[in-house]
Amino acid sequence: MNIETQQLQDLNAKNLSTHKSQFDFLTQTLSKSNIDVNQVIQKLADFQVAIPSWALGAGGTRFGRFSYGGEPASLEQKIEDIGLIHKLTQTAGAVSLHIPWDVPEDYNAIKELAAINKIKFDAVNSNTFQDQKNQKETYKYGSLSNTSAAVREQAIAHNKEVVEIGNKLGSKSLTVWLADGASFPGQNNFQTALTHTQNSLISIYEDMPADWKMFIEYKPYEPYFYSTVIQDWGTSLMLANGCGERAYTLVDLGHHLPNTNIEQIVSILMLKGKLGGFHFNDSKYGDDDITVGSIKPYALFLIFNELVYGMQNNPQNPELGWMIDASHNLKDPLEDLIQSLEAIQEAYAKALLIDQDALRAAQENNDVTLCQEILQTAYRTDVRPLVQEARLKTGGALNPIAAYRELGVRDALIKTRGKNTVATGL
Ligand SMILES: [Mn+2]
Repeated sequence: MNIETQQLQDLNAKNLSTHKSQFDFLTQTLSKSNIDVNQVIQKLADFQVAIPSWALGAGGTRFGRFSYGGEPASLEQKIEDIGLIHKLTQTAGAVSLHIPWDVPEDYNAIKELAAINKIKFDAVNSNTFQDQKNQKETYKYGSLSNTSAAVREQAIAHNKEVVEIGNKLGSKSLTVWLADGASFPGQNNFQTALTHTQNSLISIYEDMPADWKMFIEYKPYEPYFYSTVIQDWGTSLMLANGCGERAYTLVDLGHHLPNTNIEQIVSILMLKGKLGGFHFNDSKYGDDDITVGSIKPYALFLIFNELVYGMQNNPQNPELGWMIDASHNLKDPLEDLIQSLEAIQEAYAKALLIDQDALRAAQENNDVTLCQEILQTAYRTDVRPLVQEARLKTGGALNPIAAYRELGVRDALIKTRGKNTVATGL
């Protein structure tokens, strides 16, 4: 399945005059507030989010999994799927691989395929939350934190191998999400588990190439229910500091207890130059991994406000690695990812419209009402014409979901791959 530029231009042509009038009206309105619309559009066009290789098939729950049809059965097909999303949105120019689910067989062929689809290799992800075939030691009671030195060594060696694989593809960062924890009080010695984890991470960190970064993800619970070794951003930051300069905290939106002020975490980490990676998703109750912006779009906007502030004011923080970390149980995974990318672009665009100088002045004057007015004026602006204009400029679709459906992408994928293929992953 290939989408030709001409096909998109033909589809865009149908809605072009409506878009132009909406865009012109919005540009005039924003220009009165001294907003440089071209600069906003350029930032939207530059913003690229990695798609994880495990999110392209139907996800499941511990109760069941319902296949979607036409799922990618190989790494090649996964990259082709991301190529389709990128062609439509011009926002998904990277893939984040999961090892061992996606070890390339032919590195040059994979690199070539990715280049044709304009896809870069973002952070690589290790997996010590499940046992693999022919694996000597088991991760049942943890990996990097395990009481057994042999298990820890095996988990460290796996992470080093992931870095090696990523390095051959041009990746520059390793994401470690540690499932280690305990389901029952008394099961783990907290101090021993954390000490083992720190030492294991240092061993991986010191083996990384000098231009690599390590992202340490945290999560309060799951798969274990009583405690998680890296439970929160403070623990992650502590471990990152213990490793060194190129180790950072990674924020996954779903990895917080309900009502956590995530925007404040983002802000403080950027102030300290320690926010390295970011995983987008949305949730109602826990780590639900549903479509970005589908439940709490205002929270997403407030988080983007801090990200934009940090990107403008915190040169001590590196460029972030952005990724969607979601699972698709009901919707077509590609449609779901397109909706997530749209929500990310909208939240980013709205955050870019915030009058930062006026907000700072209102904060200094303790004008609480005005602070809220400034934020909500930006939030209430319908920024879709800006996001569409950015896509139009870069050769994408004015309306990616409509184009995806009109081009019959899923039907074509089912036709070539079959109804019963199953993608590796969650
Ligand atoms: Mn994540």
